[in-house]
Amino acid sequence: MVQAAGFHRTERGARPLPPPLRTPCAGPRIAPAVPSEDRGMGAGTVRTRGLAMNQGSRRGSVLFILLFSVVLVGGAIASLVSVEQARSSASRTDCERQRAFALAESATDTVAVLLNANAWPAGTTLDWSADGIDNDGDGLADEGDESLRATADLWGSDAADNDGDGSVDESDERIARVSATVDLGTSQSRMTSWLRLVEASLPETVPAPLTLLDPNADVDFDGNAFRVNGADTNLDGTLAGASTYGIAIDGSPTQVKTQLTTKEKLLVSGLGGAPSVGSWSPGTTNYVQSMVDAFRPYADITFNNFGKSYTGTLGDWKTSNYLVTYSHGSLQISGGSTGAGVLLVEGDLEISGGWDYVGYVFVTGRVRFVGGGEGVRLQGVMFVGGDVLQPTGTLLDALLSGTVDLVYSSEALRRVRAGVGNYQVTAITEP
Ligand SMILES: [Ca+2]
Ligand SMILES: [Ca+2]
Ligand SMILES: [Ca+2]
Ligand SMILES: [Ca+2]
Repeated sequence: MVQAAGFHRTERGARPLPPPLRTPCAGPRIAPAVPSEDRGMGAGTVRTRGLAMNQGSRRGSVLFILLFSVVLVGGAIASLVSVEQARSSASRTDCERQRAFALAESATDTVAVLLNANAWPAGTTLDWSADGIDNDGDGLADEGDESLRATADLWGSDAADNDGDGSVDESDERIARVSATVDLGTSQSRMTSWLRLVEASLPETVPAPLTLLDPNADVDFDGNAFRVNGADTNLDGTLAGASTYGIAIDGSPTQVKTQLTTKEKLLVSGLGGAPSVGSWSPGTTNYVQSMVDAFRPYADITFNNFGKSYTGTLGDWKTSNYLVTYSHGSLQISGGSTGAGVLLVEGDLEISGGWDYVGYVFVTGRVRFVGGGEGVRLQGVMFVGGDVLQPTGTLLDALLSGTVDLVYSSEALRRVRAGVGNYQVTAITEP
């Protein structure tokens, strides 16, 4: 029935079928349908197939357009992705570059810290890739991006005249030249930084190895065993430079001289000859306390009203280990203790048994040398706010008294100023 109806409609020939659609990619025009055989449905069957072909062609074209659009959109997306990828890659490279730079910068700070901690001997190489440490805190040790390497040339101790001024390793050559390299992905950062050693602001010129800040200070020595020497003596015992007084006092030298026996006077040597006692004023009140206050914040070792006698080490000049020691309250040291650096005592200092110290000693109260059986030696300088006593009042004191040597040494003081000083970054360059 459908066929018959179709037949009838077509047969009426009211409207010819439109030609097949042509699109740019539609291919050759489809030929009109040719009836091949009549399968009992006559011309109507053929015409129905032509209509179907036209509709198919239209569908194909629409599909093609759709596909073409998809291709176009796909291409646009692909280019967008490609641009984004390029942008992301550039951004990643930029990030890598920045991170590499930051890591190289951190090498400078790391070397400065290690130098300040006396933990960077000449020839040291900082190598994050092989130190077994997770330097960047990501949970992995020595992984790919831990590629920082740094070395430092220590101009102050390389036995070379780096600045060509004819002097070797002089004070203005106290410079560390740090070279750092970081590889991250395709980025590499190379950096050279310059660290200068800034000395601690301890007094460079001192009046005597023993300086009394109290104009009425008592000095009570054991005449046989107490020597004060203002001759500038190097740590190897050789003499150098100009002498200071043996004892200086912020007041009249007579205060000290009248307390010395004839024999004792001979043991206070230095500027002007024995007894070498001079007058000196720091030009400020509470000088010792002000030095204690200035250096207390940098203390490596702190005693807080230490009730016992300390027998440990307080630094060692032979290993360039200079420490700042601060005692809040009086301090007793005994038993062969050694030290180097700055000793600050806010109270009294009592030394018994052997003691060997290199550097600066500031004591706000009194200093007592008790029973120095093994000998006491200070190479440097001692500023005392109160009296200096070596009592021989008891039999024990008299029996155990050894020598007490206070010797001025500009070398010791220079070493301490550098040793407790700090390396500071003065310049950074990218080669
Ligand atoms: Ca890591
Ligand atoms: Ca590492
Ligand atoms: Ca030089
Ligand atoms: Ca040098």
